Amino acid sequence: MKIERIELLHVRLPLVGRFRTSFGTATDRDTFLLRVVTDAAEGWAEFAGDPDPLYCSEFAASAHLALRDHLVPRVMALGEVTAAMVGQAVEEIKGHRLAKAVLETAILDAELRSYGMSFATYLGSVRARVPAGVSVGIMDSIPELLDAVAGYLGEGYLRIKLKIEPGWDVEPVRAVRTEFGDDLQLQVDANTAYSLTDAEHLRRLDDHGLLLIEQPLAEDDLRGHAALSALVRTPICLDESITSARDAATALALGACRVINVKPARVGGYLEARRIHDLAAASGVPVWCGGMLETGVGRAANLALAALPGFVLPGDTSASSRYYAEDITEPFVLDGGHLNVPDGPGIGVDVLPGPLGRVTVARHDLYPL
Ligand code: OSB
Ligand code: MG
Repeated sequence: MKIERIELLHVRLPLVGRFRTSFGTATDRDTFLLRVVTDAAEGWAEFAGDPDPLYCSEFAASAHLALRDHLVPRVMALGEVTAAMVGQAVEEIKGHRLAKAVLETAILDAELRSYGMSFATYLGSVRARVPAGVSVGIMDSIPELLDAVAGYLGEGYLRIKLKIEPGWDVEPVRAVRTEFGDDLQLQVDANTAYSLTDAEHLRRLDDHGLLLIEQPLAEDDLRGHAALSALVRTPICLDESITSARDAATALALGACRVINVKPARVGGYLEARRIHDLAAASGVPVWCGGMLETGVGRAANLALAALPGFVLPGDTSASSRYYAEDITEPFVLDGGHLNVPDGPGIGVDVLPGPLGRVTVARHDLYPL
């Protein structure tokens, strides 16, 4: 496959409601899409990050530069390209995993479309539909939170994740558990907001039957997570800390986590995400598919990954309506608490020109320059 053109489309979509986490409040999704035109087919992918480096060190502008000046030139130097060659071609560039992921994914989409294979088939999916969870932001009051959770449960979501931070943790968890009962699948995500000195406090979450506590401590604190794991009964799950299959192996060997949130972008792409799945499955460690408020473009590929056999917990792969009044692909719709895994070529959905035009704020050529 020969790449003829790579284009970056800066898009901005309003969220249906503001989404507050321990690291900030989002009112829109401000990111970019990559469009790769080859001699065989066209491929699309979505950058998972934000304009500000608050979730991780990368951000949209850093990824734009990394792609333009360092990643795209190395991939173009290959001549004939397959997605499986991209990882090695960009390996000497340190970090920039979200940027590497969007490039590899767009190339993989073009490649799979060229031979009519879906992401799901390519990755090894074993399910036609996957259970949907939903990530619920920090709210101003407990009644407001209970209303939001009731709404999501009414729509059929099978698992609730509460964003937490110091001052918004045990009380909201207790309130949701009391209101909706012991059968509710419930978990929390702190996005690194705590330190090991909070262990006694976090232990109070043990009384509420949580599936897991996601990323309580700093991303580079595997030792702290291992210590915390020994102090709380609730399984610790890592998100930000896991940036590769090697990280995953290290975290598991140290006892830093018992569950892994797999976000393909955070680990450099779907091929590395699958390696983490394989490693976890071989070790009997449950994994689930995280999210970054993706549009239909990113969501479609995530659903294919979430259909692998080791993804045994519901993910943060929610329906399009949880995020956007109008998505840029056909919307993903909840059906009995599940989302269908796209089975068309590549990511299995098309970018709709009308909606795309309404949210595109700029375009930039990455190749040819
Ligand atoms: O930590 O999982 C996270 C959203 C943006 C950045 C980080 C996270 C999240 C979510 C929402 O929790 C997941 C989603 O619904 O896409
Ligand atoms: Mg998280």
